[in-house]
Amino acid sequence: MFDEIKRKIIHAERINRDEALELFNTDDIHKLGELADEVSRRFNSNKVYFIVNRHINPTNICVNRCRFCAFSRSKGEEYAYELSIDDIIAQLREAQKTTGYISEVHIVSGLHPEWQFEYYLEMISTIKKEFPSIGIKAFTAVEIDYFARKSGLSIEQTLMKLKEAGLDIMPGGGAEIFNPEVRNRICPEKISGERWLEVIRTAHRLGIKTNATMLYGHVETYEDRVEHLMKLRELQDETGGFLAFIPLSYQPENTDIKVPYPSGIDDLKTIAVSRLVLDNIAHIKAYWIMLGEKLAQLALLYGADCLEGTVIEEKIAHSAGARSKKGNTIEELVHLIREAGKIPVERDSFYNVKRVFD
Ligand code: V47
Repeated sequence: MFDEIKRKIIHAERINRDEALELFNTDDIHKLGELADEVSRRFNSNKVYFIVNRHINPTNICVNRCRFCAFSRSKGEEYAYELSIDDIIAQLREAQKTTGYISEVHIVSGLHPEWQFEYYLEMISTIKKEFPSIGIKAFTAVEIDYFARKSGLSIEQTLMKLKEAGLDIMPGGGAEIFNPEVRNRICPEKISGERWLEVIRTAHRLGIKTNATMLYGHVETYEDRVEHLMKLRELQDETGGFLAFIPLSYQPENTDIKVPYPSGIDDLKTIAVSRLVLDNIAHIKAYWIMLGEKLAQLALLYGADCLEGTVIEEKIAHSAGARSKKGNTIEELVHLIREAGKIPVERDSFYNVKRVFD
């Protein structure tokens, strides 16, 4: 059977649900990696991308208290925080001082019970005004749905207002696992998988590119992962709006779902199977924050072609026990990519090439 899957992949034929499941069930991790690397080269030759960016989480106060999340707090709880727009601008200025410039800000927040939609619009437009050349990747589909419900606007109106304020692309978070039973166990208060897909479909229709994620390694099965990947592949066939897919390796500390960290083999397998199933998404990101720098480097030989970026200050994964650094330098990212035998390419938010490190 594996030979038949290999034949299909080599001939650029699409693999089906059962075949994807078989790939997850294989122990032949080397063969899987070899195939995924071949497909990765087809998409991106030998290039591996990274971006000079800063992550900012405006607040950890959240009305959804997902069981896998160690970052969120309720209003008034110890360690709850709120950033003002001035704080955010100051963090970006500081980041620019460190690296000389930044190409992107990545903004993901809690669902704050009191902040109005206007606050987010002002946040985006102020960032754009102060830093016109920085790409703004902001707000997951879950946040967009929340803004729409709070403001009484439609999803379309909410997204259009954000786009007009300066939003460039959207991060892929909030997808978790689409299967309703699993979703109900890990994040009962969160919007459904179908709703997540609907918000993203609307964004793509309005010309806003997004990423997609999958949170794996908690209570889900391989079947659930395959179902999740298939739904993303279907939507991408319809819209073409996904830039990158990012498998998020579960970090279990300080959370309500107490399981071991996913193993290195599971991490590599998930990257490789994602590359092989998502034959219509150009980029697979090895998120070094959750994988750790060394495994993320190895993932570049298992189908990944992007290492996220410099990040500077990561909070969500580190609240849950991520063992990586909180940020990385350009030199370190270039070194990791070069040592994997790949060509480091610095990109902008849309994967346009800014600099090639030959
Ligand atoms: O949706 C929360 C995840 C996501 C944990 O688009 C956890 O480039 C692991 O959107 N263990 C938000 N994961 C982060 C996000 C993101 C991250 C990196 C790149 C991009 C991108 C987007 O963080 C949430 C959730 O799935 N998360 N807690 C945890 N304990």
